[in-house]
Amino acid sequence: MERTFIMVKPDGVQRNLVGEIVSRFEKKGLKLVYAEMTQVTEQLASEHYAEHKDKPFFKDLVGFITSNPSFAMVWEGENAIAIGRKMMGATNPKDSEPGTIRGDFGLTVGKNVIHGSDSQESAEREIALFAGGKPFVDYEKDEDKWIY
Ligand code: DAT
Ligand code: MG
Repeated sequence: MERTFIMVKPDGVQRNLVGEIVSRFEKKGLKLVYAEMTQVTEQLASEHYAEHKDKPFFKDLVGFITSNPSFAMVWEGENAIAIGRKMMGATNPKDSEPGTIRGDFGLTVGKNVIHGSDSQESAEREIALFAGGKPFVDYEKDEDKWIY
């Protein structure tokens, strides 16, 4: 089963969107296997966003993501990575469709509420970075027989 790394960013936590976002992923049929309220360090932020290190917004991005706690999660399910990206919506909320998380709750690209892995490779990398060595919960959900 595919796993994706999803994180409610500090703006989403401060704006009380954790419950709403968890609820959307639950209702979609994905399974939560890891969750942690976490203060992202500068070191972790720099590694997580390494692909953007030469971009003009990198310093602000790291400053923002380390400014307050985030809510990190791993969700499991068929096509979890692509589905997570669809549920988040486009990076810039001005382009995100209504009905997506960024489309419904974001206004600016700098504070776009949520992070989600964009490929198998980044999912594996991000899960190892944020949840490596942490206990994952392995369990069955009876409702899965109504989803799969
Ligand atoms: P995503 O978060 O959709 O995967 P990304 O990986 O391209 O998008 O960028 C990571 C984050 O960096 C993004 O969520 C918000 C910020 N960002 C991206 N492009 C930006 C820009 N042009 N100006 C300011 N911040 C930007
Ligand atoms: Mg990205």
